[in-house]
Amino acid sequence: MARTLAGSLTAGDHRFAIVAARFNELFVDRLVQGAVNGLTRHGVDADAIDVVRVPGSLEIPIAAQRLAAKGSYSAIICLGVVIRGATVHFEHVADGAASGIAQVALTHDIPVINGLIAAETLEQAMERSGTKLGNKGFDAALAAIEMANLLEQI
Ligand code: INI
Repeated sequence: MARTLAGSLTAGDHRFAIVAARFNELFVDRLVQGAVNGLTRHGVDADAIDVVRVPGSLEIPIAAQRLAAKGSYSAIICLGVVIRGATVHFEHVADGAASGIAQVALTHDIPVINGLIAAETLEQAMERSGTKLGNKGFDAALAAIEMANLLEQI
């Protein structure tokens, strides 16, 4: 029988950082609430969560990189909202942030969760930040806990 490794959703003694853009803060604030809610409802102490705000999604990777280099976080959760209808350089912002986030994870060997919403419209952004399609911040928090626990086993 093959052995399967999977991370649990229990808090353990992990510390988490959330890096959140202020751009589109109406939606991003809901993602931050969702992420904190996702962490604390799975047993993470509020004192084990640090929230760092940056101007926009393009600044998320550099802040995540500094946080990763500290070595005190088990995972970093990145939150931002990019809306195509509101920007001509949508792809540049969304792809730049996503590839920077992935690079930090691989360079520092810790989970850096991409909780960015790349939406076509304001309505889509709203649907994913705490209304009918859930809260991507909450989902990102669960992915962070699971990956923090998984990487301890590998
Ligand atoms: N930043 C976002 O997080 N979302 C956006 O939709 C967005 N738009 O539309 O441009 C955005 N731009 C700002 C960017 O992230 C940087 O803060 C800015 O370019 C300064 O480096």
